[in-house]
Amino acid sequence: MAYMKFYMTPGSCSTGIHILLEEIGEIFQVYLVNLMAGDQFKPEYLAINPRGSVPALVTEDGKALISWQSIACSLAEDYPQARLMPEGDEDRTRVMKVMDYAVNTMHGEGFARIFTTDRFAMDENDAKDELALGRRILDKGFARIEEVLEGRSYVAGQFSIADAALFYIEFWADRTDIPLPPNCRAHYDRMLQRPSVRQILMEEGYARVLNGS
Ligand SMILES: N[C@@H](CCC(=O)N[C@@H](CS)C(=O)NCC(=O)O)C(=O)O
Repeated sequence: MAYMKFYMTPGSCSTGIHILLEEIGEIFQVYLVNLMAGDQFKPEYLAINPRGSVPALVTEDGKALISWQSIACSLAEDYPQARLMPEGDEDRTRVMKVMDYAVNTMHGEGFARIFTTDRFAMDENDAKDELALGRRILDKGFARIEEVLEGRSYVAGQFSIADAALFYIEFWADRTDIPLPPNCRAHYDRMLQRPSVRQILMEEGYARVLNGS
């Protein structure tokens, strides 16, 4: 019997996909990719994911998925019983938009500038500007998400792939002392109560987050 193979790094964006896998409840095999040690650039990993990034997922039938969104959408489609995607057109569009904004804009343009400033900056002076720009993108981003979450427990009322994307962004904000506005904070706290989130945070070595530290 072949199981899904999940390539991940604790505390990275793969944490969001880890939540989705836990929500599905199927058995999967975990492969740790040590980003700090450069595992993502080793030929054996590049053979699976030529982009040299996590997450990656190899499905039971051998299909390699190598971006956050393709993995999330594929899991939602392959495991409908987990209800990772809402049913109505309007809600589905909302989920896709928020997921895209969290992964591409807030992570790709905001947090990426803060975590990997040297990939954006030409020199030291430029580094300060890139950091400030990253922070501006995030402040604007959380203000937009704040409106999206107004009057809602989850992005589309019920938990979906967009909430897992938002979670890892909120988790990073919390770890880097970027203030979360009230609706985002409430969403983050609500996510921290989900059994799937509690389970994967313990597995990834972040039990202290559950104890409020
Ligand atoms: N947009 C990408 C984001 C992936 C990404 O940036 N992953 C980071 C970890 S959060 C990574 O693997 N970085 C390693 C590197 O760039 O060397 C996706 O959809 O998967």
